[in-house]
Amino acid sequence: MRHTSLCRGLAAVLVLAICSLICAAAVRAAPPIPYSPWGTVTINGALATDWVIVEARIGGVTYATTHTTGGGWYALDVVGDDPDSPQKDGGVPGDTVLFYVAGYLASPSSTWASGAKARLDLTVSIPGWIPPVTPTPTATPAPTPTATPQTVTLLGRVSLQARPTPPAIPWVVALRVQVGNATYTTWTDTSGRFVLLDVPGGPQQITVKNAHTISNRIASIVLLPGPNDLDLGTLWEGDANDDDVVDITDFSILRLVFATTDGRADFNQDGIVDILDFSLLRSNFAKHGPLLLRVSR
Ligand SMILES: [Ca+2]
Ligand SMILES: [Ca+2]
Repeated sequence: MRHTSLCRGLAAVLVLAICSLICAAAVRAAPPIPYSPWGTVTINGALATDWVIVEARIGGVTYATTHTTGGGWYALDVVGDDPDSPQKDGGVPGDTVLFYVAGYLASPSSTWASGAKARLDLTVSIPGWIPPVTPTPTATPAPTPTATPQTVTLLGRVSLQARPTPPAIPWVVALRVQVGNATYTTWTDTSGRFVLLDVPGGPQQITVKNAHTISNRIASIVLLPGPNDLDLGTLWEGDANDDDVVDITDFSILRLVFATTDGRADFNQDGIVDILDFSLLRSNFAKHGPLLLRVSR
C-alpha cells in the first residue's frame, strides 16, 4: 500500500515537472523572422562592382552586413529583436532601416517587417569613389597536410610630411587604425610601417589617422588570409585638435603653443613648434578627412 502511494507521488511530481517544462517552452516566443531586402546597388550612376560593403542600420546600429556580388547585387537578412532578451538586438515592425554603401548613406530607406522579402534597389553618391580591388594572393609555401588556417595580417605603411629620409625617429608615430568594426592603436616603425595581427578578413573598410593629421580611408578592400601589404597613403598634417579637419581652431592652438615643445602642433615631430609646422598647417588648410585612397599594394 505504502509502495503504491510512493509510486503515485513520484508520478505526480514527474507530470508536474513535464508540465512546467512545456509551459516554459510555450512562454518563450519564437525568434522573429528577419527582414530580407535585396536588389541592385548603384554608385554615382553606375552599377557597383563586386565586393562593395552594404550595411543595414537601425538607430545607428548595424544589424546586417554583406557585399555586392554578381554585378552589383546585394541581399541582406536584417535580424529581428529577440523579445526574450532585455537589450535591443534587431528590428521591430515599423523601425526605419537605413542602408549604407561603403559607409555612405544610400537611398531609399525602408521599414523593418518580419519575414518581408522585398526588392529594394539602392543608389548612393560617393565623392571620389574608387571601386574596390581583389588583391593578388601573396605567394606562400605549398600547404602541408598539417597546415592550420592562416589569420589575416595587415602590413600597412603610411607616408609622413616634412620628415627626414627614412629610417628616422620622426617617422615613429601613433596611429589609430579602423578595420571594419575593429579599432586598433599602433605605432609605426622608423620607416612608417606597421603590423596588425589577426584583423577581420573579407571585404573591409580601413581608416587610418594620427592625432595631428587628417584621416585616410580605403572604402572597400578584400583582406585575404595571410599577409596583406597595403599602402595607406600620405597623412596630411595640421589637425592640432584631432577633429579630422585643418581649420582656424588648429591655427589658434599652434599660435598658443608656438616656440614650445607641445606635441599637438609639432606636426613634423622635430621637437619644436615653429615656422615649419605653420607651413604644414597653411599648406593643408581646409583639408578634412577621411580622404578616399586609390588602393595600391
Ligand atoms: Ca582640427
Ligand atoms: Ca616642429
